[in-house]
Amino acid sequence: MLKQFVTDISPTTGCLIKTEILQPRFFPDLKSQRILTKYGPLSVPPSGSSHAMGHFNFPAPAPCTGCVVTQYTFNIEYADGSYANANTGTYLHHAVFLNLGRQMPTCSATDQPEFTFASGNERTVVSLSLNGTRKAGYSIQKTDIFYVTAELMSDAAAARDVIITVDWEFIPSVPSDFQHLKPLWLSADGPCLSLGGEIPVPANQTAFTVAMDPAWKSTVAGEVVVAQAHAHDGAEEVRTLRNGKVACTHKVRYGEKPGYVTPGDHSDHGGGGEGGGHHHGRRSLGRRDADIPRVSSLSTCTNLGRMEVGDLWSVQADYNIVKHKPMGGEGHLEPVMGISLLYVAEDPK
Ligand SMILES: [Cu+2]
Repeated sequence: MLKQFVTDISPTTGCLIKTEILQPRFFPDLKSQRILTKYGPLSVPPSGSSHAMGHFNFPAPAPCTGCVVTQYTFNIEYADGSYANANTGTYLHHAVFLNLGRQMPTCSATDQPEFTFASGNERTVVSLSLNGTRKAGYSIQKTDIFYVTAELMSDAAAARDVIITVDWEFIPSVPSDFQHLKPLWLSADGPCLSLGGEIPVPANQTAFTVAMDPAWKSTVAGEVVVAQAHAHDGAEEVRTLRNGKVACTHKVRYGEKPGYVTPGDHSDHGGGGEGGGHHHGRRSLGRRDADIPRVSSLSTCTNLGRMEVGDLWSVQADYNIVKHKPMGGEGHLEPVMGISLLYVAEDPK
């Protein structure tokens, strides 16, 4: 696994180009801190090349060490600092912080690193401390080594420089009464992500469900504090299941803010199609394309109750790609995902 991340980027700083200080919101008595880290610039290819998807892997320093992360939020911006989203043709397809210092507990077959912090374009605010109401978070030790794997997508005609940002809030110590939350990654692609988490759209189907099957048989006992989800455009609902029963329904909402709408009449959308230049004339026959709402949020559940060793946990995602326009142009639909990322406070051993 490590091999695929070997790059010429500095292993100590990676793509980290800037850190800004922000005002912390939780646990002021514990001298909490909040920073915005910026990674880049990442050159996202123009629409029409490699399905307009930029793939990036780079080492990233931990936001803090000997600390507890209590909340995080991913975002993207352009190199000039301006907001980047669907309204200007750029998407945070997804970004994940992998921790090479810990193993993914849901995959026993290989030494997959833990998938620790993650987001898609929905940019969910992940509050591990439940907005400061619970003494919980992700504690980072010296042995934790982070890499970022990210996919950024563009429907612009030219390559664009994009910066991934993460807003981190943390306590700069590990208080003894704080619980470490273990991330557990459930994917419709199965526990070891044989397809890298991405599932091709089933042929000739417009409404379908992708499901993690078989479920993961838990090796962990504790309390499930947060369940966060990720899916692609076209998704209607993601469900986290415990022993076949719904433990969390993650509602997928579209276009709730102007940034999450692709404007119609794009001269360039649908690039990355089958490549035949002969298709191009057809598009300019005066058909006005409607605005396209994109996934703008997936709801999160908190305090889901217990997880016992031997419980079966899985995830399902319903898609309807007629109701919600999926990613990808004519002739090529982007694969879909169904992810539930649980954060579990393990019982003391
Ligand atoms: Cu994704």
